[in-house]
Amino acid sequence: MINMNKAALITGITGQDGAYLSEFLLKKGYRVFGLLARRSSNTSWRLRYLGIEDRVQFVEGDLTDLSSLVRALSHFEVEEVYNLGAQSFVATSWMQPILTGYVTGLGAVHLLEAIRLANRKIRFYQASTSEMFGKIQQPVQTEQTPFYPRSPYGAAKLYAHWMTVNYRESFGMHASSGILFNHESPLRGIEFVTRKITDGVARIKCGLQKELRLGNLDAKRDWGFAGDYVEAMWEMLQQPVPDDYVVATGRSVSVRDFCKLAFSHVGLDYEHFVVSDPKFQRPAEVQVLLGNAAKAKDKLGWQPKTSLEELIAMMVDSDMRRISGQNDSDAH
Ligand code: NAP
Ligand code: G4F
Repeated sequence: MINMNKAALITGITGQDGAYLSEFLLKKGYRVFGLLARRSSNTSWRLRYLGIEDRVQFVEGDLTDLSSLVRALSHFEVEEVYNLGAQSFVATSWMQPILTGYVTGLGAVHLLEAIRLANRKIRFYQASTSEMFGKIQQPVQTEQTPFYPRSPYGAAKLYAHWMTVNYRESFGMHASSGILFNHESPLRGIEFVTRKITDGVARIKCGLQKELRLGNLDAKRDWGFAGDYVEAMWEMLQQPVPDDYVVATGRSVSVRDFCKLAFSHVGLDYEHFVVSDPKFQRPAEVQVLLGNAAKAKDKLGWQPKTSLEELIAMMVDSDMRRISGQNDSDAH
């Protein structure tokens, strides 16, 4: 339903989810504001890919700078804030654990504080993650499963998650946390394994690359489509009462099987090209994740629409167009 009155602020608007959420909210008639952290290069390629760069309004700021968040919220009157900004690459979090703590952990608290100071009625979404389950304590993870993070990223996210719960309980704020399992798309950063694979498939198919070097091929993830998952974020903020929700597909597949499906989509056998390289192994691994999104289905009416096979086809086809030069955009 179109609602001309609503406005939202998105941190991490230049990321994968920020782009899809912007597109989704614009379709609903929202005015969309995005916090733009200062970078030496232009990082808006995802918004351009979706053709919406000119339809969102940027406000300069950084999650590590409380004053910039207070200024952003006092400048624009918004009803909803989506905190998607983060140092989100797990492997990097061992190289930059303190920065990850500042941005991914403390950044969320800066934003909660800014909301508490500016207007406690603003509804808040925190991008929590299945990485918080880490060394899994139950074979299928729900909102009740105990957490056991395995990376500085997971630990930082867990702090942000509990602070979201704490602000809800302490100050009565409408603060919700989406515990989202891995979600991918053609807009996924190239360093994440799914996009690394689909980009590799396209390069190999086009004769630009001979092999694809990956780390742990036995890791299993519950992979969904990012475009589906941003709808659950919005649904959470429309509820009368804030809460936490697992968002997942309920199907877990290994990196090896993802490779098999992606290579076979262009008629290739992954075994001829994929090499396991210890360089890409992590100091501590999350071996398997598998979510149960029954609560999201029951309370939000949310369920995934895109199968893993459809997702892989979408990503490989997009990378094929880009690598073969049929796409003249600046997509990465
Ligand atoms: P992403 O593509 O890596 O995007 C991260 C965003 O955060 C980018 O816009 C980035 O800006 C911004 N950012 C980084 N440092 C910042 C800072 N100091 N201040 C403000 N913004 C900053 O991540 P994503 O895949 O869209 O994920 C969105 C959120 O969901 C993240 O918080 C992630 O941790 C979480 N999450 C993701 C998944 C998943 O599978 N995708 C699953 C669960 C949770 P630049 O572009 O300028 O660097
Ligand atoms: O694609 P990944 O880097 O994603 P990871 O670590 O699961 O994290 C993503 O999902 C989380 C939700 O669970 C988010 F919170 C987080 O922000 C991010 O979006 O790695 C997936 C799996 C890992 O087990 C990794 O060890 O793939 C394995 N892997 C094997 N070879 C590789 C590679 N990962 C990467 N990035 N590169 C490889 O060459």
